[in-house]
Amino acid sequence: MFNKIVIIGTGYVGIPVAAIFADRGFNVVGINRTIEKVDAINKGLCPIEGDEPNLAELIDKVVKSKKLVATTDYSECKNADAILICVETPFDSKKWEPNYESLKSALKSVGENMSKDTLVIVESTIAPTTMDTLVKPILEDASKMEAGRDFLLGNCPERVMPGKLLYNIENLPRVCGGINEETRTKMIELYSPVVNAELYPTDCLTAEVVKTAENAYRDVEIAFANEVALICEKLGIDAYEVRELVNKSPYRNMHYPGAGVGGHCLPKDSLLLSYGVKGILTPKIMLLARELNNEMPLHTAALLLQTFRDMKMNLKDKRVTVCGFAYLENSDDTRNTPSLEVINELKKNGIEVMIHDSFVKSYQDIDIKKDFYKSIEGADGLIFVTAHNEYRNLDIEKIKETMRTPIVIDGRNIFNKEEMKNKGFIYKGVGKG
Ligand code: SAJ
Repeated sequence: MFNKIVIIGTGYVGIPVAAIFADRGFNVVGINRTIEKVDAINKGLCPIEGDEPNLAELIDKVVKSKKLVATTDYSECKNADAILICVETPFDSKKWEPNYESLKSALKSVGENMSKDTLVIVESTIAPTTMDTLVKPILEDASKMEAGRDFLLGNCPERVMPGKLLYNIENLPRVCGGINEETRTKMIELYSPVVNAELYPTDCLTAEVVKTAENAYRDVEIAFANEVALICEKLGIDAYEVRELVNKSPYRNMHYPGAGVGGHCLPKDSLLLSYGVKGILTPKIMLLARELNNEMPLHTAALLLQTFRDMKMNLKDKRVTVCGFAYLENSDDTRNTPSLEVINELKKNGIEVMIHDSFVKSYQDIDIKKDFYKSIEGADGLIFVTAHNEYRNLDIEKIKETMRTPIVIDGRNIFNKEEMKNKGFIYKGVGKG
């Protein structure tokens, strides 16, 4: 029987999990190392940005009913029936290894404070073999207990998506990787009240591979679409028309080409999967796909730079507006955003860059404009990197009057090529041959 649940890490993964378990009547404690986030939650406020349906209301409700409390104090792990670890696990592509600092620190603190018979579950995305080679040893050393005997240990990879945090937790099936049969049974008992979808019991290693493979798979699908787009550009045809017709064929599901692949999952999960077999096997397709997807922002910037060169325009005094800074349409999430690569490539070529995004409030010291037409005043080029809905309803005539040189680079198939050319624009785009 579960009563007290502790969630380690109250970010994009942890806070919706904490709110949902609290709403189902469990007594939930959210532990975060950032006092600002702890204070925000205890005031009933949502500590993360973005348009997350019902999340803010749910947090307010469960904090008011005292079903959810936040703290920085790990001693709350004592007498917890279940502890869910939801900390960040970024991949350091320079060192070519996961950065497990947050995970290791959380595991040590949990191990030092947890009681016997607690069910510990890692929801963070981790490379295959991490449960066995890192998670289990740290917990056993810190707790002086044995996993599987004195406490239960499992891996239930998160399947969240910005904009659908609550929806995905309640409606997507989950893989319950447990260290033994008893753990798998307990994991299913724990998640059943909150997950209205299938819960699939398996072992920890399988769960680790499933999570990283499901995202590596999507990354490869997108890379395929991007490669077809590059071919279509060379052949002078529309990749999006090709995609539509390919998908008329049964069992095809060609994805959308675009200006790049951002987010907190796809850019890293194939690297985590590869890391899991480091020294044993070097994957080919998924690493090539990663390389190709990483080139798309540079390719998008190159479409504009080449246009300036073709028009014999000096790059030095050019102004360009990058439209869209979030990595995903109609979101404010900027993690691993392709826009940053596009901006850096333009700046490297001496171009003055303006940025527009109605969703993203701020990003380091970058000035992000909110008024679209103001942001394109005097621009010699626009690059659309994120397909925010507002870009599909712009006044094309007004754009032309407001820019200095009517050049539009379309990274997300937002515009119609013929219409743009008829209105006097020089129009290029990813996959728009
Ligand atoms: N993208 C393309 N072409 C596509 C689809 C996406 O270029 O056809 C780009 C997007 O613009 C974005 C990036 O890829 O920059 C990632 O987009 P995404 O739709 O995959 O969104 P994410 O990153 O939030 O992916 C998450 C993943 N979920 C988890 O890791 C739990 C992914 O597995 C899901 O498929 C996705 O959400 C979803 O669609 O729910």
